[in-house]
Amino acid sequence: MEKSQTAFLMAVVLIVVGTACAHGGRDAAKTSAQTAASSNSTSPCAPLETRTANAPEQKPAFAGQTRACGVKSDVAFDVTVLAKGLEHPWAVEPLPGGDLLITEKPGRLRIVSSKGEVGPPIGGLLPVGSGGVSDASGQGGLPPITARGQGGLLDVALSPNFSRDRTIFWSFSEQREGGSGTSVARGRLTEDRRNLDQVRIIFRALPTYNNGLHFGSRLAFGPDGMLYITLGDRFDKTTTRPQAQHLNSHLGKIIRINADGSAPADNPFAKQSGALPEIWTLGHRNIQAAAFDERGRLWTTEHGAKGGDELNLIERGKNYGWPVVTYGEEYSGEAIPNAVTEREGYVPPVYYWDPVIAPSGAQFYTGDAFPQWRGSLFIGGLVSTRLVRVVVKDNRVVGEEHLLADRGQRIRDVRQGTDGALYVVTDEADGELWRIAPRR
Ligand SMILES: [Ca+2]
Ligand SMILES: [Ca+2]
Repeated sequence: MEKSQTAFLMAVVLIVVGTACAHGGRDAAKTSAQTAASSNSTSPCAPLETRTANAPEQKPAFAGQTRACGVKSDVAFDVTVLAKGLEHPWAVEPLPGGDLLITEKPGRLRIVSSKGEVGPPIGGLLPVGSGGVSDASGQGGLPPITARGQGGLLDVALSPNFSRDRTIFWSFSEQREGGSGTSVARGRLTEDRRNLDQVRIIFRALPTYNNGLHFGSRLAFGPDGMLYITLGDRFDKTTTRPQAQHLNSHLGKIIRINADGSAPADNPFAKQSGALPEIWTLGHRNIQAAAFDERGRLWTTEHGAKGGDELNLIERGKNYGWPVVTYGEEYSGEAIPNAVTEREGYVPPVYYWDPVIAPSGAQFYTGDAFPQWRGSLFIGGLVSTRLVRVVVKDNRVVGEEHLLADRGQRIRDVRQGTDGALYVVTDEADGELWRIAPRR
């Protein structure tokens, strides 16, 4: 407490001087200045977010946990609209060679070429089902997708051995007896790239619940070869939300499985009686972004309650707090029942946004096309209709920049292509695929 007060006073002094960060102590300010300099910034260091917080009485656990310094990269780029007419695209996944896999939420998977030619829906994916199920998908023998609410065909990821095994993994909300749930399937892209074969479901989040909310779900392979799946709490305040803290439920968890769906023996709760062996971490609300950094560490963003969006650094077996330790408030403006913002044994977010950005999709930039952006984490913003760039240093956010806000589109996913460009899809009925490349 004393330390943060000192930091605050220091910040006030620095604002008066007009040279440093408003939400850091001396060290944070210095770091930010260096970061800004390395990004060729010309703007003064002041927090990017200046709107009133939804929960202004809540205080960060450490300096720089929210409202980081605004930074401005002196980067000249062009945005090319590669494709239009995509219906609520949810994922863009670069293929070797430059083409891109795209999912559309109602149940279509397509390849868009590097030149922007939109291919037909790939067959064999997800069959047409009955009862509230999209008729947009192809044929096959699996339980159907349900495209209700936030559900549908969600993320897609390539096998780490894709060039050899042509295998892809996708997440979707599965129509089941009594409701729906997030499931993950795998299949092999045929040589002509028109169909998937050897398709099977390898993971089903349980329990099933009957609504169309908080399915998660990003898929990311770690350097350990394991598939990480991020899940949501299915929203219901009394029925499903508390399960984010329960080890006998997949809801509100990050899952770690082998590529065949089995649970690795070294998972943190694999040997614990009554716990589901696939669980890696717990206490999450609704995670729609997952990215590994260059050191092989997993970072996620999750949709918080009002004023509680988070960036987290994920560590094996840890508890990330929802819904008992969290920032933000209910959508109604009421406090989240019995919640506190900090408690020993619960991992605080590396960073939080109040007001929220509604984060979906994330990518650490590692390419050569934009040297100034190397190491930055790019995050899609839905409600905020922008691409968020955060500068991460020593496990802290030391700078934030918002890009592409002028386009006014909900950004659902961002990925780095094989050419070093960034690829973005927008969550619109007439959704777009953008390529962000150095200005010619
Ligand atoms: Ca993906
Ligand atoms: Ca949390």
